[in-house]
Amino acid sequence: MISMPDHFTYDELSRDFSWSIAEKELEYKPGDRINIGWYCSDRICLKGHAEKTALHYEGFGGVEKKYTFNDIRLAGNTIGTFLRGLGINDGDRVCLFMDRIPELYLSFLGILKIGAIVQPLFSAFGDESLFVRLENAQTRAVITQKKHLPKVRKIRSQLPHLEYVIIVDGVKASDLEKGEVLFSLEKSEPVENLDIHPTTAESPSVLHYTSGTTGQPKGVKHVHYSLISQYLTTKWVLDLRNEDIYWCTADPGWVTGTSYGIIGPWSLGITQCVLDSGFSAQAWYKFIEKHRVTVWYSAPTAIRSLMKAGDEIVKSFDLSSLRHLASVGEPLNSEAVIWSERVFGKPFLDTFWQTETGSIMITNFPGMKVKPGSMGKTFPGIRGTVLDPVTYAPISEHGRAGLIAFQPGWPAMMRTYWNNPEKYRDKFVNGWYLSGDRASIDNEGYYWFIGRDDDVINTGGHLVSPFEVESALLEHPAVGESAVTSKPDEINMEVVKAFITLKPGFAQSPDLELDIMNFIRKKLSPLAMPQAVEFMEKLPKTRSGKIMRRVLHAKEWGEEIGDISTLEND
Ligand code: 6R9
Repeated sequence: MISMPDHFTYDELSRDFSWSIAEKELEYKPGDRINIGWYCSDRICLKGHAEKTALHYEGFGGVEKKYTFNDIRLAGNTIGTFLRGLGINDGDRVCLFMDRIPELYLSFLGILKIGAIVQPLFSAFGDESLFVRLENAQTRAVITQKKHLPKVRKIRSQLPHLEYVIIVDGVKASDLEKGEVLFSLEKSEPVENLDIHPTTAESPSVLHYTSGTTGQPKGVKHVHYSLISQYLTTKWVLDLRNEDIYWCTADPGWVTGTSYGIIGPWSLGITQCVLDSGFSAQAWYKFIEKHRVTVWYSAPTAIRSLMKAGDEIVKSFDLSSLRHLASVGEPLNSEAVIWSERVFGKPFLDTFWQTETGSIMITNFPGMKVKPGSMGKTFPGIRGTVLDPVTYAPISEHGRAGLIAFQPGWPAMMRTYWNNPEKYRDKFVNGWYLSGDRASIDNEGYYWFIGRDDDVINTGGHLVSPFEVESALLEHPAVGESAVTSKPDEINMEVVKAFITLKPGFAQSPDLELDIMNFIRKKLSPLAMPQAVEFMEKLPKTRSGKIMRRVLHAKEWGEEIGDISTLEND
């Protein structure tokens, strides 16, 4: 609602910076109640914007729906009341397992309003991916759609904590199984008044799952106070102003889709558009033209796909509404920055952050000099550095590579990994939070991304754990051993590649390769599906029997293999 001063410099914003700037604008005082669901809807109505459009949704086949801030306030109340009626309490985990339909966005608010914890999961997840996350969070209810119900049903009997499966569309009451309930927003009486749960700064809000190199995915616990960071970074970095039409292309199954696809824009009272259909350059440009999108937050893989579609197609659309473009999730190559400036008249500005950080940490923003290929500088109030990988001492030399680390204390920082305080503690060294990424910092404080410091695969902006894929592969009847790494890809930067040995009695064939790929797609997700399977006689192992992914990775990327003195000999 209050937009950024038009003339400012990075130094001006950084000088005397305090998060209390956001607290004041949000009229929040330490110790007060703070509830993201209320801030994103009720407060905007109280400020006189009840009739402003909050959500303009477009689904498959061109279905459109529009909701004002008053509509989303009422929808949040209605869903919150329904959940309370089932006996869902504050602190309970409620999973959202839906495509990008309005119910996903509106349930997010409703769950938070009653003080329960939202657990958003990507709807393309297969039953195994879903199972490990619901089991870990001891989730009490899942809100889903008819099309995703079979996956939930398949694992239901193994999830004793899962009491309710709430279906928001198309299932006949007579087809419901035990514990399944129907909810229709359209058929429900709107609830005008709801007692918002008295959440305070440290009350848990959102639980996103993220993949690491080892072990199962970790639940990243966020709290309602994260709003302070998300509000201010949205305002300053995404530069959202009253009259903007904003489009965040991320799915709320991932953190960008919640921090900047729900909380940031709605806490500022901004109109946002959602497109729930697959990618095509034509469809995306048409969407921008039709909705007169002004601010666009997307990801490098999408930008590279648009580049591939060519410059000609851009000319057949009127994209003159675009005022500001930003990107996140993977390295944004300088070609993409330069290309976007040429075809759209403005560059995509890179932003760097993580599920764990909850909000943008390193960034370019309007008014700042852009250096194509650099991620920009730390957001005001964020103390960042790169640490020596051996001594963990901050590196003062410009241009020398180190581990990106931050001094904790910003409002949106995760509070722990769910049920895993040890893994959380492992993320800190000498008081620094280790991001797990490597970069160098130049003489003007700009960060230049180098790569991840672990084996996690970043495919098209989505993190995939090699461990999860390896474990799932072992469940295939033909697979003896498996090792998973990435291989280069023109659009997605990297994709999953599996190396496997077969069990006796199985022979390699293109059919078996396809079968293995599909097995992972169904069990985990299309993102985790290996794009290539290589059958091997044996996998490279250390003498102590550990598989050396590093050797396979180096081979795929044409890199030096490095020290292989521990490699097992024949
Ligand atoms: C928001 C989000 C985090 C990881 C992060 C890093 C990679 C994110 C990046 C980037 C290069 C950027 N990453 N932004 N790499 N340049 N601008 O993506 O969260 O899914 O947790 O991923 O993504 O490796 O550590 P998340």
